Amino acid sequence: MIDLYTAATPNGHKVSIALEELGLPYAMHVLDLSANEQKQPAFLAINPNGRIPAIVDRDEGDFAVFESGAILIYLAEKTGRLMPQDMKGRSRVLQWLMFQMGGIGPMMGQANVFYRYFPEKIQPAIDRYQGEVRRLFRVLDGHLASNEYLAGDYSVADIANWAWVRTHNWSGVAIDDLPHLARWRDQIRARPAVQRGIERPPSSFDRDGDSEEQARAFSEKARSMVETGQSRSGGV
Ligand SMILES: N[C@@H](CCC(=O)N[C@@H](CS)C(=O)NCC(=O)O)C(=O)O
Repeated sequence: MIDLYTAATPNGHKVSIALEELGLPYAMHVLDLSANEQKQPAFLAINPNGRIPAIVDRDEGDFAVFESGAILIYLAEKTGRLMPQDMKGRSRVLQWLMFQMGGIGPMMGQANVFYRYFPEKIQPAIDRYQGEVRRLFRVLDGHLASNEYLAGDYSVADIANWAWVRTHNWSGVAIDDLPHLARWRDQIRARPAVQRGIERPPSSFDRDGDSEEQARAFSEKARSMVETGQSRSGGV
């Protein structure tokens, strides 16, 4: 049994999608980020960085893993699935996983902060992060023009990138002119395990959708987190 500490965010959903794909039994513990539960001592003992997601593998002597990319690699290695075992195949998956961890995630996170949450509208910062997200999306689109998935078969690299790309409207970046990225987004969204994963837990606001009215109401609420400094470095 695995204990999953999470919330309804792209990083949290990466892990619930992987657990659903792998059919591993898990218990979900939803942390209230606005109440700062992720900074309480009991959770810091699991993840000293005080951020979701994290897991504890009860079948491996209560082994704790934090950082969503490291969790995905751990689950793939535990099961021998969602990542090839040959050196080059594994490297390809890790390259696209790191692309998400070092690029897509942080840049979309910062775009969200400046576009949605920050009390002041600092247009150069919004332009900078949305522009970088766009550039990264074009890299994905170009690669997906001649590849069904990011690295061989469907893998943890697809899960990690997809959980963020699907929320592109939330970051204020359209993908209408990126047909290969949109095809891949729709193809992965059709997977039953993915549909279950994004409901664990469900978002209070549909970040996949495009209702600006809902988006504004949600960002009003989330702005208080930024004002208390919790999300200035992105990730929500
Ligand atoms: N690099 C980390 C980022 C984790 C992260 O930023 N988590 C966000 C939610 S997606 C969080 O816990 N935010 C609350 C906070 O910053 O206190 C990962 O991929 O696991």
